[in-house]
Amino acid sequence: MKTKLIKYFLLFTFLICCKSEKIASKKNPNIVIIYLDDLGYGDVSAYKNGLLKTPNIDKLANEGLKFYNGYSSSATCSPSRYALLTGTYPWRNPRAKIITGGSLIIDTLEMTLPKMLKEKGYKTGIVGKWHLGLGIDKIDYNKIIYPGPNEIGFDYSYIMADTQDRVPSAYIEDGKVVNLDPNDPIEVNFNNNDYGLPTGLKNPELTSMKWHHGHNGSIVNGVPRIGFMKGGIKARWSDIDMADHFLKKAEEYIVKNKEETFFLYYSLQQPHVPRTPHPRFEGKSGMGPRGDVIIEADWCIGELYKTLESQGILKNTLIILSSDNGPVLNDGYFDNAVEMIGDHNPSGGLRGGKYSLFEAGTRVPFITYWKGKINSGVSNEIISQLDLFNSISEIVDSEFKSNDGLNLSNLIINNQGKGRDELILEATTRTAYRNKNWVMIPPYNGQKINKNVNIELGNSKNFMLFNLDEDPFQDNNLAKKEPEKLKQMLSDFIKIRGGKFSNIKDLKLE
Ligand code: NG6
Ligand code: CA
Repeated sequence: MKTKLIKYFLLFTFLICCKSEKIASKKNPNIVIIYLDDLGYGDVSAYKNGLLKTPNIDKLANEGLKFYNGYSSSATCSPSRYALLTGTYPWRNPRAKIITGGSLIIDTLEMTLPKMLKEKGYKTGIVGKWHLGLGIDKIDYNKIIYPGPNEIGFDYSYIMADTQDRVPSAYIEDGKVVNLDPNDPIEVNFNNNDYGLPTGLKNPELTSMKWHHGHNGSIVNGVPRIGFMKGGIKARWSDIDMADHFLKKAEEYIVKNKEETFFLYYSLQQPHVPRTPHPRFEGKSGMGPRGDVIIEADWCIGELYKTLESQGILKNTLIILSSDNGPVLNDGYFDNAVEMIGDHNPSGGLRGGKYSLFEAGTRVPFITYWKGKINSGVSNEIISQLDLFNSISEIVDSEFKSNDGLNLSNLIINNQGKGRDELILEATTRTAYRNKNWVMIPPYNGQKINKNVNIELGNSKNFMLFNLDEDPFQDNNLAKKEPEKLKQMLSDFIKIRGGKFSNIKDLKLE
């Protein structure tokens, strides 16, 4: 009898162990998306195309999987973020354009990455730049601000509304302006009403950072901004502490949720303008504030990594790092970004930059890292941030899928399988088409170079066709030499994009 009991006991313990083992191995990973703002393909040293040193991003890139053909959906911020969170091409949504104080561009009924993960039991949080709009029509910053991140699937949000160069210069936590004194309400507008307060335009002597184009509205911390802001003095952020501040909030979020399965969208503000490194990073890059804030962002990423490690959850965390669009040097302030760039090449030699339909607009650093699960490697397969929704959905075993994204989970984890064959590229509502190693840019009216930012936009009276295998820097337009290829590309492009294009006068080649 006794031996029988012992046998049963052993069998029972064995079964329990198997079960918990199964539960442990079936547990979905935490997902951390680290998203930079305007970081170029050549700004990460692991991509070996520039001179900056980014050791912490390099660690993720070198020990994880580094994509050489990773794309943001668009060459500017709001549309790319829209695609990242919805898996839908932003040109399908007429409101998915650069936001300046505008309303939320994601419909609260739309499926999103955080909603999908929440449905799978995840805690979902965003810390950092939002830039997908807030509210409907006019926002009163003195009341609960909604709809916003909390209404599209995040159960925690600590954000700046748009960008560091736009008002309101205050953090918003779960829809409430942080440190707001009810006796000093905030007023904000983007319609030239300066409230009789100093502005960059009227009072350049009060600015410590000088504006070059745009950016001549209200002055906060010596930095003239886009738009006008009155009141909310106690709520105003400190620009030089912003990186530390967001990092602290992201780390707090991780520590608080380490026992749960969580999704963290850590959306850094660097190296977007105004570039305001903390003094301990000043001069560290030798390339002026733009380089310094990239060093600062890299440090933050290292700290975040250490937090995941010290909390013992690194092995159960999938980290994805990318940027919302390509690089720009002068994006509106005199900050020596151009003068001090030296031989560093932020686009890694790719043509164009932020706002451009050429490759540097949307080809960005794209890294996936999962300790113990993703092997160190590189991939030349084409992948877009658009694909993250479906890939993550597959990883966490969710039934929700977007129409435009592909499930590339096998690629981002095992470096196996094919990437995309084709992708629509977008820059300030204009679209182009990549298919395998070919890129076709249809004709667009408008200036060839945006002289303010000194970037080639990809506008031309004629079709452009490039073979990236032979001509990675897009110097040789093959449209005339390869009419059959061009026709095929155009017809494939129209199949996805539809026939309605603004600005394209003649879609026929003949
Ligand atoms: C532009 C701003 C630019 C930047 C951009 C948004 C001017 C002249 N330029 O309108 O400085 O803020 O919007 O950048 O105001 S993004 O990376 O968030 O898309
Ligand atoms: Ca951006």
